[in-house]
Amino acid sequence: MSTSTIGFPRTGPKREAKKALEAYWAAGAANGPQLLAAAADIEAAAWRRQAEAGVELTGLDGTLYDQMLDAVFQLGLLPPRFQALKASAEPSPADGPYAGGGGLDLYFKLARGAEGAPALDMSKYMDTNYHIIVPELCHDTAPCADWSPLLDRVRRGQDAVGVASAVPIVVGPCTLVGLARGEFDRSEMVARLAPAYAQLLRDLAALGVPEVQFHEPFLTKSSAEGLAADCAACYGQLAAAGVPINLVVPYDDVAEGTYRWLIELPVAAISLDFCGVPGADYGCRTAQLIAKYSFPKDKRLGAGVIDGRGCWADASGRALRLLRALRATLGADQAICVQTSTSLQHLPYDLASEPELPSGLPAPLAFAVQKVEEVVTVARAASAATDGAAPAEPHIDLSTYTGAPPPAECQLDEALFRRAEPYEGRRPKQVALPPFPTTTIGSFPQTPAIRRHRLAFKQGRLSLDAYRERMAAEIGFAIGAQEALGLDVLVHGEPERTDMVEYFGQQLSGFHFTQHGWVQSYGSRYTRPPIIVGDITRTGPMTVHEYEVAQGLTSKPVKGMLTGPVTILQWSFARNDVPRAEQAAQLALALRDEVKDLAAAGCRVLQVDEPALREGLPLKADRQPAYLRWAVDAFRLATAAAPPEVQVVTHLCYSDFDDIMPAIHAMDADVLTIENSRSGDEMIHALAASGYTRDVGPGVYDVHSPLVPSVEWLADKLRSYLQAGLLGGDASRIHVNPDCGLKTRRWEEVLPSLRNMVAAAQQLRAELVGPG
Ligand code: THG
Ligand code: ZN
Repeated sequence: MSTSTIGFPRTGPKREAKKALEAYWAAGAANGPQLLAAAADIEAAAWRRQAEAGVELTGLDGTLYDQMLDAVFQLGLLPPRFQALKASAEPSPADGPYAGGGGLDLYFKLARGAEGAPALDMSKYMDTNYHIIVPELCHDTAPCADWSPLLDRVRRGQDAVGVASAVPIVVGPCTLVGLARGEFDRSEMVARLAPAYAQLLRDLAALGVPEVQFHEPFLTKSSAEGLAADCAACYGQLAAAGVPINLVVPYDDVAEGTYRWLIELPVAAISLDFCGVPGADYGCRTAQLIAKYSFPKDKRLGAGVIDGRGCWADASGRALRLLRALRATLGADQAICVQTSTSLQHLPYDLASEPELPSGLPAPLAFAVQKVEEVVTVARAASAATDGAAPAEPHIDLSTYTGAPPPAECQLDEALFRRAEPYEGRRPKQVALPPFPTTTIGSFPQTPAIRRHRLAFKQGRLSLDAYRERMAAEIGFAIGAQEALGLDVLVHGEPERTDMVEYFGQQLSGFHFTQHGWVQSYGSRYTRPPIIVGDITRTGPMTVHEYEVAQGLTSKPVKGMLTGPVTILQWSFARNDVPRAEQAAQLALALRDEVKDLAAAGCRVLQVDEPALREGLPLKADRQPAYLRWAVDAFRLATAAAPPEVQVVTHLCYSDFDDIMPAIHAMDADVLTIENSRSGDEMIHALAASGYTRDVGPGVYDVHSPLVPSVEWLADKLRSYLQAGLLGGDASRIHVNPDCGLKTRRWEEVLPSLRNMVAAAQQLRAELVGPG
């Protein structure tokens, strides 16, 4: 059996990529050569690391920002607002291979925006916490390709690991088009891109590459079943370029209908995911597809048997047993290549960087470097087993194998999932607020002083009492500012929290925290996902003290602020020996105790954020209802303990909610706040159309925009909600808040916008009352 990799962390072992990017942005375009040199070093080190571990085909992963942005930039798929920027760009030799496409400055402007040219949108990649830049296409989009950055990377890769091992990675056309936004015909667009990709393949052939990986994760979606003709036409054309193509389909199994045409495509290899979502109760059914339909002998099977996005080593020998079963089923002459299930970009770089590891883990840990070593070890073991006379008996029955953990046993009383009173009964008992009540989503600017205090406390230079005093002062500042602004429902501002998941993980038992386990979230931004290492329990109140400090300073209601169970699970590394549903329920029970304590402390408005609820939605339509059931149940289990007088608010981000509206209803929250400002009020219309009956708080402006929204603009926005028929035009049920993310802003940016927002709400209230 051979070995290949299909992606690796782009960070460098010490987040060198982040430092290089930030230095480039600070220094301006003149710093291009330094940025390119730093990226080249990081990439070469990563590729060598894989080759030295014994991998035969090293995927030449690498990007300055994001792989989808790379595809958009190199294909020249610029939305009209960037065309003028490209025309007036003056790339120089400092832009290296990026000069032909318009230069590095243009490349980053696509991701970060420019004066008069808002950035391309970002969106979660498949079902991960990584964000891609979303391609924006329209009817007349035509590619204008310059593949120099990729060709340059391939040459560097060939220098690093040798021509025979260096395999280029490209985002496939079906995925680029499938994940794109805009009005256009998908089939026609795939066909229009094909020649530009074919040109790339001819250039790569000239470089002598052994094969090219086309990454097509979009094919794991249920909706991909209908792409047979598009894929056949496109890959038929690409195969004609004469370079072997490895079609890589990570992040899940493919639908049965998709599998049947996928294996007929004229490609040299097809790489499939045998792991899926770690701990998912439906497992991953690639093995079953192979058992049922076999796999063509004339193609190599890329067997993604090492989990690329879970942090656990394969201690049970699952991968080896799976490979033996594949070998036994497909025969000794079937070419099989051992791989990870997805790119390793979702994992920290190297476990060896961690000074301390906990004992008694459910399995040993494995980060990216260790996963590559596993690929090689397992491939050798599998080859050794089959080099003998008789192939080993398969211990895994492929026809039924999913890899799902055993189902949960615990049964909770149904009453635990229901509020004491139904919505109609409890709403009149909750806080009385004026029409268009104003509030914020929770966090306020994390100032350098706040970070200093937290660090001093963490390092033991500040006592708990002294730390709490500093935090109380920060909370006091936030409360004072909100009172001065005239907001109606206040927040304490979350100065004590680094990250909305890390903060709770640190106070619950059952989590481990890494010191260097950074994973790219987007561009230069990283998170350090906590690792769920055991059963989760609450050891004491987590947020009650800060709530009490804040509420003690004001007579206005202060929101209690919790991160929901699904989001904590989704943004952590979950166990895979226990179903995700059960881990979510454990988290929910822990949060439920916090809800009770907050209510007992007098809290009357309780916000439980679930920004990752949508992200965890399975890629297959038929698996979504079961997920939504346990995800909604976990939210209800956490929040149903709130007495009727407590108004439960939830916050969801990252739009695309149309398909989960019934689940949002089922969460039974009293108020729903949603990210809205960047989606052109699509959400408002969807909510109005769906007849959503609970209070709504649409984000009225984008906190990341440098513009201060005017009172008039904001007032128009509020009027438009009434005109759209949201909640029958009942202004007492339309809450007014910005989108989330104030923690990344400075107070100088936050205050003027909030002042205008409050003024707009007051203006609307006056209009509602009418003259006199
Ligand atoms: N927490 C976690 N995951 C998330 C978010 C979060 N995923 C989605 C979304 N929010 C991602 N957004 C960001 C925004 C900013 C940063 C990371 C993810 C960020 N990171 C710091 C950096 O890279 O310098 C490091 C933060 C730290 O020191 O802990 O700014 O909110 N879990
Ligand atoms: Zn949000």
